[in-house]
Amino acid sequence: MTIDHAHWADYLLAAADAGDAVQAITKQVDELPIADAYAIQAALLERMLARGDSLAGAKLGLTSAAKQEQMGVDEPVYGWVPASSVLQGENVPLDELIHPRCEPELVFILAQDLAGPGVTADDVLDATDRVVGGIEVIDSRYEAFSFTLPDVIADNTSAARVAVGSNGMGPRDADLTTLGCVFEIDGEVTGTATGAALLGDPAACVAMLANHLGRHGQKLEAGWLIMAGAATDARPLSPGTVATARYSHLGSVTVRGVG
Ligand code: OOG
Ligand code: MG
Repeated sequence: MTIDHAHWADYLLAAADAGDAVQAITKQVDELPIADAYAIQAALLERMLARGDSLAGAKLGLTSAAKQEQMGVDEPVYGWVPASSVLQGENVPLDELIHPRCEPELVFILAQDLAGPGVTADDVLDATDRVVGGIEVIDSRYEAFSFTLPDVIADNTSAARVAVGSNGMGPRDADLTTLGCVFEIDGEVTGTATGAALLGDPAACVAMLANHLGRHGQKLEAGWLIMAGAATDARPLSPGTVATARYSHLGSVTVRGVG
């Protein structure tokens, strides 16, 4: 069965625009190969760019045991960060989203391009200007926030919004594997982790992303922000919810659900 990439990209974009969850693609086709899932993701990005968005960066997802267990998917995924998804300030308007969740993110701000194959964690540190703390607001376009690996890839890995902290550090100012994060919802600690929760090393995650893109003739670009993936599980972001990620060396980042 041939997968109609344009059709499924339109389907997911319409769900996001309407703020209504839709049935997972894998419930409607016999098989959704990973290559087709990334092709749908690419078609989705193409549509966002065609209507005036631009690319602010790229992301990894499902790079920690906490996230893989929460979502029942045991492989990392790669997606795009549209400029329109980058939050200005702490407030997250919820009427634009379906069933948002929030999660802490280590964010790499690149000073140089990174083109795979062969990119190493050391190359990532060399190419990085700053590492900053962040919070990603994810929002699956699928019913019940439930999906298989190819579904979540097609849906641009649930990317929705991201808050990027203003503090940060040089990439070698502290060891990223022992860098700590405390994630709090309304003042209660819901998760704690160190950078090593991300496949052993957050910089190695970014290297994997650069190498993945290299296989598609693409690269990470200077100036982009790259999310390495959440180190704790994600929590619902409801009206009035205040989520704070406190990091060693990076300061803290807060988002608040509004609406
Ligand atoms: C998929 C997106 C995962 C992360 O940081 O692990 C992700 C999802 O959980 O909906 O962004
Ligand atoms: Mg994430």
